[in-house]
Amino acid sequence: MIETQTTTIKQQQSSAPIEYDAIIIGAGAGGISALLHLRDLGLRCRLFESGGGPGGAWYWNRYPGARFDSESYSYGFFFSKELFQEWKWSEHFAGQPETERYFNYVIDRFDLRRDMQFKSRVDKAHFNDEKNAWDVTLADGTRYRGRWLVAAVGPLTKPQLPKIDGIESFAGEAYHTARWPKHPVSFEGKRVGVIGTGASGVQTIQEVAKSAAHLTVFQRTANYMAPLGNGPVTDEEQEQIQASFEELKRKVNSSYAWFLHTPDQRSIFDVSDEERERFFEEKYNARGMGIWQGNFRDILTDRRANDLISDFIRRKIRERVKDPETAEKLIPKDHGFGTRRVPHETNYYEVYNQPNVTLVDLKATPITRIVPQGVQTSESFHELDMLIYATGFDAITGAFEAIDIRGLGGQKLDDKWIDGPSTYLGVMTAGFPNFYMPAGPLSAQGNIPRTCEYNAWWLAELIRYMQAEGLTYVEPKPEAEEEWTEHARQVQSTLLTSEVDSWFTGVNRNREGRTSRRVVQYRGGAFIYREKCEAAVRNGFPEFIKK
Ligand code: NA7
Repeated sequence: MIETQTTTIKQQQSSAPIEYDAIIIGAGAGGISALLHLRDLGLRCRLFESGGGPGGAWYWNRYPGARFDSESYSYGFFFSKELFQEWKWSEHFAGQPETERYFNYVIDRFDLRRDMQFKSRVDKAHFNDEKNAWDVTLADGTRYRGRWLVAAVGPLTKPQLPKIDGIESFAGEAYHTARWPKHPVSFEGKRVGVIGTGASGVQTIQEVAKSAAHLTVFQRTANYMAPLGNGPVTDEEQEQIQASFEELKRKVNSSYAWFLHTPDQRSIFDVSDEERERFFEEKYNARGMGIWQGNFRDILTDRRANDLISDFIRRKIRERVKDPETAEKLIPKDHGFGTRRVPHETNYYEVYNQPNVTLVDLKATPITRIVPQGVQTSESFHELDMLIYATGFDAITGAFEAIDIRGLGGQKLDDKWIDGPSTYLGVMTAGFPNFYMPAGPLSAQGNIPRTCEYNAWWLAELIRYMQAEGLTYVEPKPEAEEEWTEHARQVQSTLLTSEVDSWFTGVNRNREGRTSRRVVQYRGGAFIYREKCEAAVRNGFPEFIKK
């Protein structure tokens, strides 16, 4: 068996590349959506995925407690009513194992597996000017060619380790949340350290605190968190969800960021103090992201409005954390609520009332070194058996940089984007013909699978148009790309988010040259985004160079 495989690989390395109409990279929501649509158009497709199964982020992020914080039934696919009604999510915010099962179910249900190749990492993708096609090489040297290259590589894919001296010397167990092993990991009786308090860190901390002998949380920037409100989906709710397919679809497709929640159109100053407080309480105690995504329309643009909601959350933290000193450490001082990703929690703040949990404020006492036995800060030494890095991703552009992508005349994508990504509608970039990025840089941010599904639909419309017109080449006009990129920049400058460091603004303090803010997402609202995309379809894609 092994010999046969080796022979096949050798043949593929030395002979002409295997040809397809479209090569897709990634088996997350973007890759699956693209495969479905392109196959429907009759294209011969091959999908390569470095993981051992489908799911993308939901294949890799198998850390304890990993779960959605957008409602399960708003996260799953909407392309098939039958699928929507067949799959019954057990919880309002499903955990990773269930989500991984869902992705497997989808690819089998629609017979996609036969066009997918797992454990296959794409190393290089070069546009071949002569052949008007993409030459793709996998890590094992096998070669493929496709008229289209769909890089569904995901915005949160490449794990980022912290830049800390001595990190490689740690002698205990060490894990990154986004590369969690498949084997069970026990915290029982262990001294565990978690570095990072973003969405992944918060979910991990809640779980580890249940059984670790001691948990030390290393927090650099405090984030505002709000309750998730998870719970099982009851039979009655299940029936209601199944019956509401059209309504839920309409809701996510007409909201600001593809969620079930969308901003209240009132200004925070339109209501009395009592009404505002009641509104905040309601949102805080309701399921999901309403307090963030469904709040008054000006909380993310007007500093005075933002101060009011930030103050509300600060009061909640003080109420929930018993030790006032710890509470103060957990309260963000350098940014307002919602200007960074709001992690949604289940008893997160109460974890700090447990005797087995310590919070270390790295702003006051930074880590100076990791040593074999633990973590040294400027003030104290923390002896550890296990260290968990919940330090996030080299977000948005990291997964593109991991592949050697070259367009017309051999131009490297990394070079083109050295000062930040520039794209047309977040899905294509000038100089890279027939190269498509579902949920790519500067696409409409929010509920990522919704962007993916929408972008895959739009790609199908574009290819359908090309087929009808007898075209084999499209590339956005540089001026169309400039206009979109400038629009994204202009929108971002009106938001309080633009004044804050996080992956939303392209900051990765663990990477040289990535410490200043950039524009990496489109924040003008999914409805404006959809209008622009649909206008392009109606008008025959005027923003493209076509051949
Ligand atoms: P995030 O949100 O990027 O969080 C990473 C966390 O790790 C954050 O608290 C960082 O602090 C911390 N971090 C990173 N580097 C260091 C170093 N060197 N020292 C100390 N602390 C560090 O990643 P997540 O995985 O939690 O979530 C990413 C997205 O995935 C999330 O928004 C969801 O949409 C799904 P910092 O804030 O940089 O000071």
